[in-house]
Amino acid sequence: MIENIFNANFPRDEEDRVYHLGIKQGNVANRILTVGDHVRARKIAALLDPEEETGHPIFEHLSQRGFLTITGRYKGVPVSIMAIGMGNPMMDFFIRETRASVEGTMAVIRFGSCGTLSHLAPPGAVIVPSGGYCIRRNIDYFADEQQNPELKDKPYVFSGIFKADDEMTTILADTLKTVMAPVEAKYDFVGPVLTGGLNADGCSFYSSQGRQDAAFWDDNANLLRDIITKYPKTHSLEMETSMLFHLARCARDTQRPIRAAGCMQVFADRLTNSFIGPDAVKVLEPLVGKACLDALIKVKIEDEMPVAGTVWEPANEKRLQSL
Ligand code: R1P
Ligand code: URA
Repeated sequence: MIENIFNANFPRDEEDRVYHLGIKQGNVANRILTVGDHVRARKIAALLDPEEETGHPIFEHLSQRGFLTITGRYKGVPVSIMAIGMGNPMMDFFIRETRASVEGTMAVIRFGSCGTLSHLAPPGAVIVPSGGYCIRRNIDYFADEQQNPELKDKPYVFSGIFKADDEMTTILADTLKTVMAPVEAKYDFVGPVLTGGLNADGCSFYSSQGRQDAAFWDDNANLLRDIITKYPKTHSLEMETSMLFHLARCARDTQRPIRAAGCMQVFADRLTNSFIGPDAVKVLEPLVGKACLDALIKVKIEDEMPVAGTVWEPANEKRLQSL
């Protein structure tokens, strides 16, 4: 850390950049596509409009903590693509610090990878959940002296359900179906798009997603069965999307809401214990990335940030303003 930081409650530097993402007002657009890894983000960012068309360079910032923000325009519309890493805490950093850096409504689509619990969505399929919940390892269960007697027989606890934004989810699902249909007809390892089910965020890729690991005491042999018993409509297991829906619900300012939808490419088949191959990902990932951008720009936002002072302000407008 090299900056002077002000305010321990919500830390920012002298230029008002938030502490972990390293961004400030005008760096991030109202429409955001968030992914887990940088490679996926950069591949999707290759679809952004070039500087010759937009009149401004594509903005890119990689924070010291590994959050990557790329902002530009897609088909003329300002969008940000943000890689945040893995897990609920990273989603929390991303949503809170981005909310503090964006005026107006935020429309967020997450594009991740997942494990499937549905025969209808094998590896190569894409799942668009209508809501999600979280599965937490109950750390206390494993302690010598438990502090929560009511949970003493529960190594894993399930949250209630948090809904995705209905309208955005429909736009995303319809766009994905349209984009994927011709490719599905060509390759049998791509598709289908499965909608209407639930996503579960595990707090771990391993124990709380029911993976068996002889090296650790996890007490999770029955977890996949418990998941299906409690929430039979669970289609996918991953680590961020339900947290996104949860934080969107908990955003206090209803005048400038956070609207959220998600989709996941299926990588791991938890029913047959198989994993997607690199050739399928090569076909699938760019398709889904493009569909996410196409969906994002269809979302209507009435209170979008004015362009002046943002990184998507064309240079000639900047010049006009400075005259
Ligand atoms: C685990 O391998 C990671 O993959 C999934 C999970 O949510 C977790 O972050 O999503 P991403 O591919 O977007 O990272
Ligand atoms: N990501 C996850 O979190 N789980 C899986 O099984 C696959 C990808």
